[in-house]
Amino acid sequence: MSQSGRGRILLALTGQDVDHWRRLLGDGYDVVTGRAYPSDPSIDHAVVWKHRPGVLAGLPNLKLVISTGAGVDHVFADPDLPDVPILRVVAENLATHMAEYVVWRVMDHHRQGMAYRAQQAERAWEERNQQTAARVAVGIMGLGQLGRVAAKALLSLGFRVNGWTRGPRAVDGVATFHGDDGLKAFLAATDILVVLLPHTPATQGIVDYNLLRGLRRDNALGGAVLVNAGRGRLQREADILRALDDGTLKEASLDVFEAEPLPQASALWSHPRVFVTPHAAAASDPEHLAPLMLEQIARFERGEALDNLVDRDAGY
Ligand code: NDP
Ligand code: OXD
Repeated sequence: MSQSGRGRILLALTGQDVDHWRRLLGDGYDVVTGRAYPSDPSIDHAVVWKHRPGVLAGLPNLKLVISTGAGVDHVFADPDLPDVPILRVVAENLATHMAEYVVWRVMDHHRQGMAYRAQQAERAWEERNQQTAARVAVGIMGLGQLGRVAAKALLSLGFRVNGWTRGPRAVDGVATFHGDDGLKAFLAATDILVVLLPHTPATQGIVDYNLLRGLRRDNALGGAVLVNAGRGRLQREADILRALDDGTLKEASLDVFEAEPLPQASALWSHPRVFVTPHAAAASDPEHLAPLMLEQIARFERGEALDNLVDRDAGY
């Protein structure tokens, strides 16, 4: 506990602007960084992104871990994670950014952006076939905080939308499927697959050749399309390349990769039918998130119920 009587926060962030977060979280709280205080008994809460494994286990009075991202696979990557509540990011602007990314990629594939960019490079003037959105079914794996907002945006543009979840879910206007038993029918009804799942032991490597073979290829777009903005470790990149090359997949937009940054040697960089973005679909905005985190810490200190708790058993 700090001298002010309020909790003390450890910031353990990799690849994020620690000073910016420190300024934003420092209103009434002492904020310290991971390197300086590896076993500080005065630390109550940890705000983390890809923290160094083991660093939290050394904090004897840690009460709360807060991820600066929506995904928490980086938290569970620590084999010595203390048994305290874990909170994750749920924020309207994150969901809006993700919906923008999904709409952008779906519209680009739907309106043949890849073919037109190739034609432009050749100075080729050739009008291509146009389909109505109502003839295209987008299937979203993961109808959580992000998937549901993306589904709504796609529905408003006239696409048909399917959704696949772990448990049964009802979402207005969306044809929903769940569990292993629902996967085959979900894929068979899907032309553009959008992956917005968390990376957990149950979902690791789920986007493999077999899964891609299950998509509907005989469709208005002339082939099946993959969009992954969930996590790279959901996908098998060798299988995606194989599927692109044998016609199982027409095109892909990938924001996340098995290894990040995507290695220079990866064939995905130069594949003519792959669109690569550098894990940039929806970035956490510290200005927006810090007040939400401080509110959760204050609730914790008042003994009130917390929002956005991670289910440790499910891993998300
Ligand atoms: P939520 O936890 O709100 O939703 C997760 C969804 O995935 C739920 O619908 C859940 O099903 C479903 N799901 C989880 N496990 C399984 C499973 N084994 N089988 C079927 N469905 C499953 O997560 P968010 O929507 O907030 O975020 C999703 C992911 O997006 C994050 O975990 C993160 O990896 C990624 N992300 C990527 C970003 C980027 O910039 N690329 C930015 C932010 C997040 P159910 O509804 O039954 O629980
Ligand atoms: C997240 C991310 O999980 O940015 O929030 O990937």
